[in-house]
Amino acid sequence: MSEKKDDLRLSRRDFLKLTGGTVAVGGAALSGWGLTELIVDEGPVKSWHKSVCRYCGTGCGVMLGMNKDKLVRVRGDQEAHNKGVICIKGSMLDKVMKSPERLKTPKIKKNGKFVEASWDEAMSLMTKKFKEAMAESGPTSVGFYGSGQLLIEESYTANKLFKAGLGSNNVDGNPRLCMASAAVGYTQTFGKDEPPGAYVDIDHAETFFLIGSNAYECHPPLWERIMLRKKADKNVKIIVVDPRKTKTAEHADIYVPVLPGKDMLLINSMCCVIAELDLMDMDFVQKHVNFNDGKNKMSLEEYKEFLKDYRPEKVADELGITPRLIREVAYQFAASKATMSLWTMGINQRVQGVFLNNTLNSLHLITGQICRPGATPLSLTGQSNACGGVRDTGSLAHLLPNGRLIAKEQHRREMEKLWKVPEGTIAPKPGRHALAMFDGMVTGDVKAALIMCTNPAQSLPNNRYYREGMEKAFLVVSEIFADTETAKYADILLPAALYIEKEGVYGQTERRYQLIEKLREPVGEARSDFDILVDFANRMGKGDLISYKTSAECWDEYRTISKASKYNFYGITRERLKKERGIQWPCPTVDHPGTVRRYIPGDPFVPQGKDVYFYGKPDGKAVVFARPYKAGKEDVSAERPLFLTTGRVISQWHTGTMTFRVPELKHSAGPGRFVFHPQDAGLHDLKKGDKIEVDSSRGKMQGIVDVSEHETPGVVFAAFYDAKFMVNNVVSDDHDPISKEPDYKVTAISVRKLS
Ligand SMILES: Nc1nc2c(c(=O)[nH]1)N[C@H]1C(S)=C(S)[C@@H](COP(=O)(O)OP(=O)(O)OC[C@H]3O[C@@H](n4cnc5c(=O)[nH]c(N)nc54)[C@H](O)[C@@H]3O)O[C@H]1N2
Ligand SMILES: Nc1nc2c(c(=O)[nH]1)N[C@H]1C(S)=C(S)[C@@H](COP(=O)(O)OP(=O)(O)OC[C@H]3O[C@@H](n4cnc5c(=O)[nH]c(N)nc54)[C@H](O)[C@@H]3O)O[C@H]1N2
Ligand code: SF4
Ligand SMILES: [Mo]
Repeated sequence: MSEKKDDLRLSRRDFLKLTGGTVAVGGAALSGWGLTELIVDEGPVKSWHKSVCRYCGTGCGVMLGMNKDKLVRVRGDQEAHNKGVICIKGSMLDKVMKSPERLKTPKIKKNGKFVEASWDEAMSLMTKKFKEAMAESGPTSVGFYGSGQLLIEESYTANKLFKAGLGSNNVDGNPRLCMASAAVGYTQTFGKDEPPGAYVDIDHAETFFLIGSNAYECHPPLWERIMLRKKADKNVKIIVVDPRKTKTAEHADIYVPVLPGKDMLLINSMCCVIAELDLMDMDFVQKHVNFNDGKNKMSLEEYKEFLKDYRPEKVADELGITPRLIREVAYQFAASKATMSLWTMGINQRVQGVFLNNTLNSLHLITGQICRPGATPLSLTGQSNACGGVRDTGSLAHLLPNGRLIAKEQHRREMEKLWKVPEGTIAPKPGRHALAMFDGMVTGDVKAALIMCTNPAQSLPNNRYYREGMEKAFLVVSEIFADTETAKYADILLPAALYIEKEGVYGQTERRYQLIEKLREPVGEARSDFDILVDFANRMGKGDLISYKTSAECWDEYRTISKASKYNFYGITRERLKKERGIQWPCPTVDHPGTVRRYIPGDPFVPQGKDVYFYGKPDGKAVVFARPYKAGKEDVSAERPLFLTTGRVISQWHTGTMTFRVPELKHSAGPGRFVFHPQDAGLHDLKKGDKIEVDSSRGKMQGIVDVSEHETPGVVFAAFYDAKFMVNNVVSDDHDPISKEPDYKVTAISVRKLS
């Protein structure tokens, strides 16, 4: 149980010993998993190229060391926002690229077995099947399930092709499992998606409020930046709200160990304390805020009345903490010179995900902890391109580009004009969100789908159910490996180009768009997802609609379209992206420097003379919502006395298709397993290595036990990177009714020891 023996918590030093490499940590004294370079001798570097890491939403700038067409070194880019700091996943990207197991040719399933096929055969069959489905059952019988790891040009093209070309709004993707609650939360509060602030606010904050984020393992360079800030100023305080005592939580000045699924009680209680102690910023509130009960405007007095149900003494027991702790956190949040909130899946992946996002934004609005350096609500993004690629391009079932909604006629008309298609082309009914898309396959309503750059057979909750659908529907899967769980269900497998085998733009957390340039040819016959989509469009007779041929031409089209919106990034040209370390939108003209903070002077959409203006709302005021707490269906009981919560570990990326293949990263993580607090292990007579059966409302599965003091009594943790340990078989698919984002964080379970 000591830290050393606990694989999940392997230290950076142990890890480096494992790789046999040396590590450069640069000038900065890095204290977590950050590093600037992992040097494993793979031959000399002939040329260095600026790029962006392909994995996570931190969006680290990297320098890629190439030896002809071989990637031999990855180094953090000193000139980028991450100031040279990266993490171990990014530093080992070259190993994934050159894996001998890469998928190199198209394959078609015949009598249950994959046989190699030519591109023409594969694409012809795909076209035939899509046309058949549409002819028999209409356009909504086909769909596209994409990814926050596709390039902007790829998601934009798929979205345009399906919604304006094929007449199907069934365009969704894994950001639904990840960012949907944050996107809806921002939109409801400010009238526009994407954060008001930026990473640079970390350098100015005095209080960090991390809730439902394990930044130490999931956003290591940002965590290092927080630690640097703390070193620079002794007044800096870190508050961490998390049921598990993660490495992030261990570094907290104030650790708030709430029980899973109860955060609404905490945030409302903090608002209540702030109101009672007159810690509201009344000047800010009067000028810039409206109150709303979800249906109608309400007065400040009515809002305060609503909060009275959440007095610390009333909610503390249910939260599993003391009233005093709630008061302490509320005071620190409001009274600090500048408070920055950072949150990720512990908040988004919840049945009250949207409400939680609303109320986090509200905390900032009522205290005036917003629109100043260091004071801002910053939702951390999961994937490298969930923001730019999927949220901004509107590649979700209910959206159209740049913040437009399918359900709004005016927005459809605008997009039809911009895309030069006849009025009425875009269907008025939103399409199927992720779970509904796969549910539609189960019921037979969705007959053919293209799945790109995502592995839903492993990542969807209540997985066995949705796999039934994958079995039934005609699936085309574009992948870099043939052995993923989803690839098994494919009828056609298309080999995809990876990372620097293609070019395009990524947009991450702080509205920053960055370019990945092509540095080598794809392996075998692999093609970029962009090329696959353009080819498919042509074969479907939509060559006029998708008339651009290159990623750069697509970018120019999209950039021009953005002019008609408050996401305007017309000034972010390909030429600028080649030179600059990313640019933050809005950026209306080529000589505009980009916008670091929105809704204040410097943002091109803020009218002259206004110090703060929330232009997403008709009256320029943001909305503080009174959102009641509601208990989820998944709660502990005598029958299922433990909470299962799922998430990530530093060395593994999601379903492990890439990182579990790299021996050093695989060894570092170890096999997938259920991790118990020693107290629960004792109660259930379990020790490390025991085999158990876990039972939830969605089914049963077997797995091995691990024990760690970093877990919390009553809560069992599991990560989802190991396909042989399919934890999503038992994770509930209950989801937020508004964002439709599943709650991967709270499932009630019972455990039984197997002899
Ligand atoms: N190493 C690594 N980094 C990654 C990724 C990866 O796969 N591996 N993936 C990227 C992606 S796509 C994402 S979405 C992000 C995710 O980044 P994070 O959200 O930071 O990671 P998770 O492990 O999913 O969950 C975060 C924390 O939520 C806590 N939590 C669980 N239930 C509750 C609750 O009820 N309340 C609160 N307050 N907290 C709760 C968990 O204990 C956990 O520590 O990471 C990104 N970065
Ligand atoms: N239990 C549990 N489940 C979860 C979560 C959780 O916290 N707990 N989190 C959810 C979240 S936040 C997320 S974001 C999802 C992620 O879930 P997924 O998107 O399903 O997971 P990835 O492993 O990122 O899948 C990416 C796939 O694309 C392939 N690939 C890589 N590069 C390319 C490329 O350039 N082109 C193509 N065509 N393919 C490529 C990879 O081999 C891999 O199979 O998981 C969700 N599932
Ligand atoms: S923090 Fe994210 S973007 Fe940065 S190197 Fe690691 S995986 Fe890549
Ligand atoms: Mo994610």
